[in-house]
Amino acid sequence: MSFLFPALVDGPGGKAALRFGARSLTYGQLAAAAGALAGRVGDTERVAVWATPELETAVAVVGTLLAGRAAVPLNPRSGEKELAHILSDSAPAAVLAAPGAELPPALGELPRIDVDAAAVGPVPEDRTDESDPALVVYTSGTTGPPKGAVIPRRALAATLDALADAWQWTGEDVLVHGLPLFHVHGLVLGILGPLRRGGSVRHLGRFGTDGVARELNDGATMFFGVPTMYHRIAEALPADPGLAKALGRARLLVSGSAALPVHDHERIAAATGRRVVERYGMTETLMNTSVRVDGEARAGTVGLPLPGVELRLVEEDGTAIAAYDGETVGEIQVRGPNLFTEYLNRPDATAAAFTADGWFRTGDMAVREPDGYVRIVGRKATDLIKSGGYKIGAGEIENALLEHPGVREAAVTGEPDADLGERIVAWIVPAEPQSPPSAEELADHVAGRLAPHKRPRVVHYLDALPRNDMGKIMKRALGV
Ligand code: MCA
Ligand code: AMP
Repeated sequence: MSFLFPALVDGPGGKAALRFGARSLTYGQLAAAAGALAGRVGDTERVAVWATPELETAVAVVGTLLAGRAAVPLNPRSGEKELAHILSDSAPAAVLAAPGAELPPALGELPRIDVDAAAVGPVPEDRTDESDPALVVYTSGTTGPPKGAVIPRRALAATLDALADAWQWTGEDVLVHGLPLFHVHGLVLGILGPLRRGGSVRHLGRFGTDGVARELNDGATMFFGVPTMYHRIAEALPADPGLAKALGRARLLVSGSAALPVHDHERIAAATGRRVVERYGMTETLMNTSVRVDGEARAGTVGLPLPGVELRLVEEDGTAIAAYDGETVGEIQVRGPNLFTEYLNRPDATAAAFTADGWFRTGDMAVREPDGYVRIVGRKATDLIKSGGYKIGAGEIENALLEHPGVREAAVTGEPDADLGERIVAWIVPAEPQSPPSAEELADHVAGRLAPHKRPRVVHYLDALPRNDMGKIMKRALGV
């Protein structure tokens, strides 16, 4: 018996489990490959996984979990500084990668385990405890480098089973997605989700409306995406009746990781007859709320707390808000088996994230509608930017910009963007005003140090940053 993936042991071995492009594995093949890999992972605490959007990444994570160890998924586009931080913080014993994958020098010192998707080995006996770490996922805060959220096995099971209840998600479902595999959305919901249900997932390698339509026309029943993907779908629909027809066939279209704009929700509903279901989660909490398939998918809301999740709104001083009036705004706090355990090596940050009685402070601001639906209205910290569904801390980008010799001062803000939700804007005081670094040079600098999705899309040049009497940058005074 495998606690997380019963279908690997008990299910029909010939059934399709994973498909990435032309390559696929049945449950029997996946059990054999992941079982063999589990034997090679051995008795280590954690291993890193070079999380390219390939079959091997899924095998690597499942194999690590079967071994009872924790996987640290790495963004294969991570720049030097980001990668160095994650490696020194998480201290993995080895890196698991697809055989042909070229690894950067920062990973050169780690033992490499090539993942063989055709290997054959037994699924080891499950000797884990529910509280054992399953994943360490790095997530940005407002300042400093990303923190590693330690996600226990219990949380994976709790969140995926709660979603199964809300979405009537079964082994009959076939999911299509094109999300990255180094974050919760694409990895936990998108890969581990179907495998826990005994269903199938087809990964597109990279997102495109054509791929989504093709798979929905070929038996896929669900699609998961971030709002940027739905925006691109909404933009493509008027000229692509085939796309509308394909989406109309889906049993379930789910959006998450950021707010789905009402305009995109309504355009998709009008063209396809399907309302996108929104769910709300976080790396630290996995999924907290969702619109249910048997409920009403109202644009702009993220539905009800999932089974097992306690959710409350609180005032600034911590007082709970009882009103379901659609008006009183409070911070969302959650409690439940879906939560992470700690930030790795950061007891200070872990303690600050929880109240004395164990509620996790999400930093998201919301109201409750009269029927209990949660409507997210904003975030507490203006220094957290959501761009393309990725959470990005302003401080991390400011630090990277300040490491460029042509930058004397830097501030980073997010501004509304129809495609990305928010785009990253850098405000720079150049070291030499006559020859400032170009916007492209600064974008390349940040992409190379951190990751391409963290690069500024717009750069403004100033003589000085607006500061208050304490010398603190007044970001609200920065405006176009
Ligand atoms: C551009 N590129 C560069 C540079 N500029 N590379 C190096 N240096 C540069 N200066 C490259 C990029 O790497 C990419 O390469 C291409 O140019 C386009 O980049 P970009 O514009 O950033 O990407 P996009 O095509 O606009 O991508 C949109 C996207 C993506 C597909 C929606 O943002 C995405 O996958 N988002 C998903 C985020 C996600 O999964 N979040 C979940 C977090 P190439 O063209 O080769 O690709 S988990 C979470 O939030 C919680 C738990 C939850 O609730 O889910
Ligand atoms: P991350 O730290 O990358 O896991 O991102 C988590 C954050 O994404 C949450 O704290 C929210 O701010 C945001 N988020 C996730 N899902 C939704 C949603 N459906 N609507 C609005 N915001 C969301």
